[in-house]
Amino acid sequence: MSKKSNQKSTNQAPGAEAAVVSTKNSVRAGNGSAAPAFDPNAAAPPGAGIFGLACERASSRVVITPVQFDATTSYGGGASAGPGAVFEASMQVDLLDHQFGDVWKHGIFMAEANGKIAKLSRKARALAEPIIEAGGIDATEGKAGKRLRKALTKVNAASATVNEHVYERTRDVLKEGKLPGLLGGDHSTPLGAIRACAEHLSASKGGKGEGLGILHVDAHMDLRDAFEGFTYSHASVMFNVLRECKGVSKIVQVGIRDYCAAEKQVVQASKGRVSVFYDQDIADEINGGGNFLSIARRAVESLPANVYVSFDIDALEPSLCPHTGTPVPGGLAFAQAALLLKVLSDSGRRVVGFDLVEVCPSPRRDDPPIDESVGARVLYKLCGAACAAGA
Ligand SMILES: [Mn+2]
Repeated sequence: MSKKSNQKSTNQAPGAEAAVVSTKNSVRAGNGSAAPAFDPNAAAPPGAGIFGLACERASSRVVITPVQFDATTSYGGGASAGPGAVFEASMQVDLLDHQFGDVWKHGIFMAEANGKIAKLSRKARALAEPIIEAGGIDATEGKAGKRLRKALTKVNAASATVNEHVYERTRDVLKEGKLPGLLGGDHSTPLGAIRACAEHLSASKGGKGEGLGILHVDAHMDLRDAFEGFTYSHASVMFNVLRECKGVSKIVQVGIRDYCAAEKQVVQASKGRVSVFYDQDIADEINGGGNFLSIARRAVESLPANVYVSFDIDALEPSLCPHTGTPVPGGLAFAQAALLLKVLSDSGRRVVGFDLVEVCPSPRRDDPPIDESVGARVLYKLCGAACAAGA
């Protein structure tokens, strides 16, 4: 039985605002003698922060920004409930990581979710649904088409607001000298974070050289130009990165197994700015006597010295993320994803920031909490890899 199995989790419902409260037994910088020490072996106390920790922002190495937004997911929605569900599931994560050790000692803090973003998501989603049902904006003409185009303008404006919000939040974290993590939300949400990281890197000493690389772990390329008309669609995030983030010199995609011809063309036209490690090729290589370690090394070696990790949970086998918006057969085993992160952190590269997106809890409360449990563990490993990298 897990040491935490009898523990009461927070009273937060999935999707609820992830208010993070510091607890009485917090280990405060310079104030440690006044409070009992944090016990990493104990169950998470009620009211604890993410992973049951009692970290404060000021003394944390990682600051996670939750973004409850999923207006444009075309198939299954629910990613806006991701941050609340992952927060709750994180209480059950054991703090000694097999690969990265005592990750918690670096300090991990999750900021409060902005309620306005969750509200905006619901509004934008209601506007987006008839467009998605119509198969995109191009398919409808006449009066109905006009109505849809008006709705589209509003959805695009909502996405732009989210991008700005995420950009500002991430820039603040970077200014504090900390590692920004983003917890989505759908895959449209990290655009502002990637832009902030790329700008921060090019403004920093020695950062002007190679530019920022992105390790993009996903079943999808997300290289569509305004999917269904949505400029900032979840399926367009890397297209938008290529267009809007000049400081990003390289995107390395791992786990890709669902893409269209136009996306493949974007890869080809990128002249090496985008490299793809297809899921089928990975499986074929392993089945032919190869191994994932060497594939992971090749993927990491094609990245520059500074890396942002964008992790879409649907990169994993669908059994690990059954409720994600667009599950696809195949995919990475959990241990392969973990190894990829370990290879990255061992490579001497620096992780500038990261995100975890498209985690969707089951809408049925009786279902086992697979999606969010896996998500919380991926998040802990992302924190571990980021803190260990370049250290
Ligand atoms: Mn994605």
